[in-house]
Amino acid sequence: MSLIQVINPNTSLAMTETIGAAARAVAAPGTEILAVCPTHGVESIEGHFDEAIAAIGVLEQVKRGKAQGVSGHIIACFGDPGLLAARELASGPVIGIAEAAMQTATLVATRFSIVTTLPRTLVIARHLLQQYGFTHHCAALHAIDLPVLALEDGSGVAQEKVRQRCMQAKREDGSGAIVLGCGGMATLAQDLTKELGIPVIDGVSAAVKMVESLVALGFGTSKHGDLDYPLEKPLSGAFQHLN
Ligand code: 5HY
Repeated sequence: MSLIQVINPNTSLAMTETIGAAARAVAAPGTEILAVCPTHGVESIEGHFDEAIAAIGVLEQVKRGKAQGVSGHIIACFGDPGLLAARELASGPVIGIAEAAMQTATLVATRFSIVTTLPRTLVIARHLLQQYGFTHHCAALHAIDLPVLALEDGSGVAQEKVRQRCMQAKREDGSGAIVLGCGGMATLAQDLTKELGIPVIDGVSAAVKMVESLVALGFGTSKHGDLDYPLEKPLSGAFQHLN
């Protein structure tokens, strides 16, 4: 049995449930999913400031997951906040949903589009495309211009806007695949894939299968070089619990 920790870096319990459901829907029979979120922090991540706050919560959860013996970690926010710091801390693999979704899209299409929430977060996705080397694979980025938590308000408005944007992307971008740019969109991928007839990729599901594969291959995060464990030094004040 392997235990995979899926971290929703925002503090929305509803979104944590959504993300956990998407992860469990694709988990292999021998995989247990532990969906968690920080007990304090920011309720939704919609910019650079929010990402910085969320990264600390990610590290706290990774530390907790290690103590619980998880075999791998997933950062279920499309900005992949704290990814490299989390990889330093972790022994097992750490996969961010943006990297997982983008990588998966490159395996099934030569070009993909991204559909996310607020326009101001598009630059974060662009930075990740550059960082991961996928810029030339991404045909276009779209924002539904609704806040992240609109996905959890029960009205269905955000979900319908995601659907419309995905249909527009398929029609106009020349993309063979679409990446959903928010952890809160995770449960939409399967139905949109069926309706649009092209891969609509959710990073949570993709990340679960990547962690399962890495664990099956016996690979954790490399501790040779820059992702070695953090250098021992006393952390003080509000960060003492991260020692
Ligand atoms: C996410 N924000 O996946 C990101 C991405 C976004 O709270 N969870 C968040 O901008 O929608």
